[in-house]
Amino acid sequence: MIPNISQQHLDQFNSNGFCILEDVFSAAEMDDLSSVIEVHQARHQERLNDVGTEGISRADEISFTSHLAENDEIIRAFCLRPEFVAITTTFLGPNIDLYWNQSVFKGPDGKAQFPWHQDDGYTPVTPTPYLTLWLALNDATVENGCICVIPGSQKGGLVPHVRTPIGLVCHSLEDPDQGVPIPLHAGSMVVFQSLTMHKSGVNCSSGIRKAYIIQYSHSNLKNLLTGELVPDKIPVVREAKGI
Ligand SMILES: O=C(O)CCC(=O)C(=O)O
Repeated sequence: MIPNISQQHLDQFNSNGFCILEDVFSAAEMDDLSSVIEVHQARHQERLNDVGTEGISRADEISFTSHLAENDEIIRAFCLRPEFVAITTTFLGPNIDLYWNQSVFKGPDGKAQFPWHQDDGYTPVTPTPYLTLWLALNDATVENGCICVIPGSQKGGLVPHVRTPIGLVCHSLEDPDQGVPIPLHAGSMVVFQSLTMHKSGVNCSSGIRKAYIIQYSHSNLKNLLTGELVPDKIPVVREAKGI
């Protein structure tokens, strides 16, 4: 369903750095997408089980399976859907590429939070911010480790990040300000700026928490450090029209 993006959504996005779009997709659509994603995630999980860790993925806790749209026609078509054309043109502008996409599965009975960071901290780019859509493939709850954000944290720009074995960190998990949790029904999403600080909680449930993260950018995105255009992005919108 094409979301109705109100002035309130835009104001929240601009002042808090995020807003929530409820029920953009149905739970049945998410089950279908999930079953396609799970084929790729399962292959990745097998490799992870052999090696234990790969980048920030850890076999027993959390797996990031990237480049899904690049490797799967069905997932690519999903990322080009009119819902995303509407969302990205509203929040970003008329010329949009798919910059990055990954599923994030958090295993049951987890032990660790995924630490506070800004997505720009991983690869600084310009123009920034770009758009991160955190789409719930199944219900995301406080118990199963939903995403949390710090409202307004995007306003300070890119802050220093410290590299740790479980990911980059820009804000302590011991700090009294632990932001706000964003529970979501399957098919709902949180839309945030790539400079908005976020983390996810421990999955204390007995099931897997499943999310698909889709990041859209301006079509002229450059790596801030090299000045080179970011290669291999998938064109999504040109002159406000979906491709
Ligand atoms: O989904 C999660 O648990 C955290 C993922 C995240 O924050 C990210 O990929 O930037």
